[in-house]
Amino acid sequence: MFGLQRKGRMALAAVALTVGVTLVATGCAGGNGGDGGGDGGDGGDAELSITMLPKNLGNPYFDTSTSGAQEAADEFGGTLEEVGPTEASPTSQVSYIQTAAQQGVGALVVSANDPEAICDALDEASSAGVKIVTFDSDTNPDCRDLFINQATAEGIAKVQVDLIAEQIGDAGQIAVLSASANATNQNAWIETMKELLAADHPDIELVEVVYGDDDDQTSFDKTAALLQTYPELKGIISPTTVGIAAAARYLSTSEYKGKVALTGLGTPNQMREYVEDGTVTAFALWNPADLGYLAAFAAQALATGEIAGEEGDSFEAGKLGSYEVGADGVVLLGEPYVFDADNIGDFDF
Ligand code: RAM
Repeated sequence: MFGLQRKGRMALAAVALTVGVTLVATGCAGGNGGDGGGDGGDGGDAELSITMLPKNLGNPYFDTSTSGAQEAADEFGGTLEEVGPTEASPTSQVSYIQTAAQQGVGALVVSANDPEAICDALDEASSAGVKIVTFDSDTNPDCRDLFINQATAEGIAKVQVDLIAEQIGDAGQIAVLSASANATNQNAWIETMKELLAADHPDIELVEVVYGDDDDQTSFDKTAALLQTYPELKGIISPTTVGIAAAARYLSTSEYKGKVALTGLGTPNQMREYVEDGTVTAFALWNPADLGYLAAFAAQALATGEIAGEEGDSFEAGKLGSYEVGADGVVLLGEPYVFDADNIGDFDF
């Protein structure tokens, strides 16, 4: 079985209970932004204002990460505002970064749609004193202070390759339905998946990687096209919560249901009906609420001067405990977790 499968269950279950459905407040957290936020964030007692900038709005994964960040901000007495584009395209986040810099927020917490395209804007914000924390999808390391990584690329790639191999008997054609073509996180995972397939699964052939742009309809259409183009297709890996949910919806009412395997990274709430109806047997993820929570605490540690973001620095992240900054300013949340019919009922996010 998978070494990753049972780890962290307790922590995830505990968070599942506390996160629940409290995803409502994505706007201003009480304060009206006029509190000054702290010039450069070194004002000791000044309330930290955080701007949360996901890849795009309307994705339950990011709703959950924002709710975790809000919980953290409530705990340390900061304010949080979520802003973001409707499309997960390379430059769509630039104007939001510029606005946050003009507002003089203390920290920007961002999941990047492209490793380089937002760097100039981030550099300007940084020069204006804004602490820059990436989470979920990184920029090039010199464009930010810290990256809060959900799990290692190796761990995330391996769990998905292991799942598809098990689901298709370790042989046959597979395809990948990814997010946007420039997404740092998905691209890193896909590269590692290719290496693992080549090294350990000689009878699995990856025929194509297609991009649904983290848009539901595009992902749905790309799924249909894949099945038409490759009649021998045995499985699809979708390393995006938007993609896997759209692909599952397509498969669930098609002739391919139960015949073409689907796995990848999904949220339990979006995937539940497809696990229950037999379209999907198992998929993986981490807890997005924990990721947002940790990112907000990291932003606070930077803004208060508790850490500079150097390798070896450590900081406290509330209920999650103590974390250390690793090489290249990366802070690691944990490991991916596998969801299936036996455990999906334990989770609510
Ligand atoms: C989507 C986004 C996000 C990714 C998850 C797995 O929600 O692409 O960046 O981490 O899927």
